[in-house]
Amino acid sequence: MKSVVLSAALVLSAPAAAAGPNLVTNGNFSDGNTGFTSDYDYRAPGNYGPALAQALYAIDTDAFLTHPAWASFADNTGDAAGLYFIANGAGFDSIAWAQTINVIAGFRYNFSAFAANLCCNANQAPPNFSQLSLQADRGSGFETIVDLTLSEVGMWIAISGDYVNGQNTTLALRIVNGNTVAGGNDFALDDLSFNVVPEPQSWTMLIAGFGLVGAAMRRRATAVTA
Ligand SMILES: [Ca+2]
Ligand SMILES: [Ca+2]
Repeated sequence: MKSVVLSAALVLSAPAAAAGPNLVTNGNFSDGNTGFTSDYDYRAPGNYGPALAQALYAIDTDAFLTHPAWASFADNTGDAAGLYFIANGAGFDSIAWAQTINVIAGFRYNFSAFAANLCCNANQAPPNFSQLSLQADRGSGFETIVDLTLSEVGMWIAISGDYVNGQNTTLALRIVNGNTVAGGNDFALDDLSFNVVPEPQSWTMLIAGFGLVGAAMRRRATAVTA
């Protein structure tokens, strides 16, 4: 009887349009330098030297605090910590951010982020662009979900693309720097998100899965009481 109530509650709570919970840990960087890996080396606040050098990253509240040539702007999240990811893009193909998450086989997901081009502020020339690629690996090598070229300086731009998981229960995510001209290929990231896309078939599968569990529990309960 309990399992029947559980199934009914899931049907009632299945949202019609809202995305699933964000599966990225520390996607808004409010917890600082934790939850992800990077090809770049980290520098803590106060350890930037005269400027954050090539292939280094920081987690701070304003890119201008880390490099005098970069734009000054606040984080995209607007939370109390106000932190975001700030990278001096390297002169080689490199992974800026990577994280492995748990997923459900066969589901469609959406990978999204906000990114900003950092170089250069009004006192510095010439500007350069940033090229970023959001990628995922469901077991057969990394595939590009979406590419983005950033030319405006100091402005958060949304990146978003869908990805259908295979039969994996874990998925490797990464954001790759695609502009290898090191001078000015610098960028910021904030509010990384990976969510289930609320397709009707996804919810149907989820609810059907719980229904099967419920049916199994009912059969077991019947066997015990018989
Ligand atoms: Ca943030
Ligand atoms: Ca650079």
